[in-house]
Amino acid sequence: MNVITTDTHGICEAPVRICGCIHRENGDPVGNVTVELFSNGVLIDEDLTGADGCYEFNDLNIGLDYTVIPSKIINPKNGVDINDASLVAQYAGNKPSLNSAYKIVSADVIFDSGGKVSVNDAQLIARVAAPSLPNDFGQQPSWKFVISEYEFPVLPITGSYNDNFPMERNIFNIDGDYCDENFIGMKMGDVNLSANPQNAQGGNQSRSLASGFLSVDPVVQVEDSVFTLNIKAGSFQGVKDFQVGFTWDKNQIEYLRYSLNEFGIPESSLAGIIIDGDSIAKADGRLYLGWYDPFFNEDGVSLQSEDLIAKIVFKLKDLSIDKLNFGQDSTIEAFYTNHEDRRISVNIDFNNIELDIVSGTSNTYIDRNYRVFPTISAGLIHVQTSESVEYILEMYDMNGRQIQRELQSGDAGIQIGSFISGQYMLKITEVKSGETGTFRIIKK
Ligand SMILES: [Ca+2]
Ligand SMILES: [Ca+2]
Repeated sequence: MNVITTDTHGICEAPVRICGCIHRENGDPVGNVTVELFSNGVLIDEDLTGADGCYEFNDLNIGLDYTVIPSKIINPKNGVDINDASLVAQYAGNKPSLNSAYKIVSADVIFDSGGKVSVNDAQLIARVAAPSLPNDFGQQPSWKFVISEYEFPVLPITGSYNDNFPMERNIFNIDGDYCDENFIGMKMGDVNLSANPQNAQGGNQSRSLASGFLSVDPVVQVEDSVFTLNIKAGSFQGVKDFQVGFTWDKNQIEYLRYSLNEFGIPESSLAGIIIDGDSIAKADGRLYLGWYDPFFNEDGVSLQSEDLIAKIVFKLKDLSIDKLNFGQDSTIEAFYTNHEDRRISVNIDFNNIELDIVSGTSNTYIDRNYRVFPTISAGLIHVQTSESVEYILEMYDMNGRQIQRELQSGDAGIQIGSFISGQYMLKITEVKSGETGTFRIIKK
């Protein structure tokens, strides 16, 4: 027996599909994109792209209208570093450093009036690159998407698109499968395509085998618990930008301040320096240093070995500490970009820093007129004075036993190289005035 059915309402027509894939401009698939499907303005389904960047909606009804909208708001810092800020700053300075409309969209993280890629965009990108500073772009999402076949109009340099591009796909009166509904993903702030398009965290930075390094003085002087760490260049050749991060044990030392050296380039170019906020550095025990050359010298800036980059000033929390736990901040990639736009990884050599410690006196007269400090080579305590009068230097060990006594005038040095390790007291007594002051010295 044959049963003949007649479908007059389309109810039993085969269901149709909408699908597509999302890539970056370089062809890398973008995972973890939430793709929403609307029908007649109502959200009816959503999908998450996988490692292939693709999404799919099945069992859709012929004759209805559909809208597909991708979004990805996670991990705004993904792929954002100082090199992005440098490239955006160059573009804002009329250099053709961004070679696609997608990169211009990624660069425009602040909608300036008039629609521009400006130095404000570069500065926000640099701040987002710092690990503890604003971790998103405020008004802008982490990623934006444009339908893949859209051709952006050509803009005058420094111009921007201000979101004037199609971000969603509309299919009206669907009459079959639509499986070429593709998008291009643009990671905000990442104009050199270093973001890992798959995962929420991290980036797939292409590391160069070459490396540069930073160093610090192996022996640092501590006066009244305060000491300065000099961050020096090792081999930095043709630098266009760099970023590094330092960590320390905040139970050992307290961060006080930093200062920067202009390493042979005009001081105004330090505008390119971004450093993590003081309060954050104190709380976290870490500091981020990022720099780009605001003059965009084609050859970059070459630093000589031992050139000073920055001074960071700390206070020891306990004078008995003899070994500092400094390290490299592993949450950010340490690199510099050279004049060939190669990314050179940077290692920081903390060299088992040794401390030479002198703590102070409470006598304001002595404080004002005498300065006591160890020498870098250790073994010698130096006394400097603005007075030319006679004074008595006495050294006591921790049991209060006098082990040295001498009459001095002017600057003096005391050999402590043969002393056993431990605490000592240096007493200064000015002969004429009778003023005295004491300094605690720790011999390592
Ligand atoms: Ca802008
Ligand atoms: Ca990047």
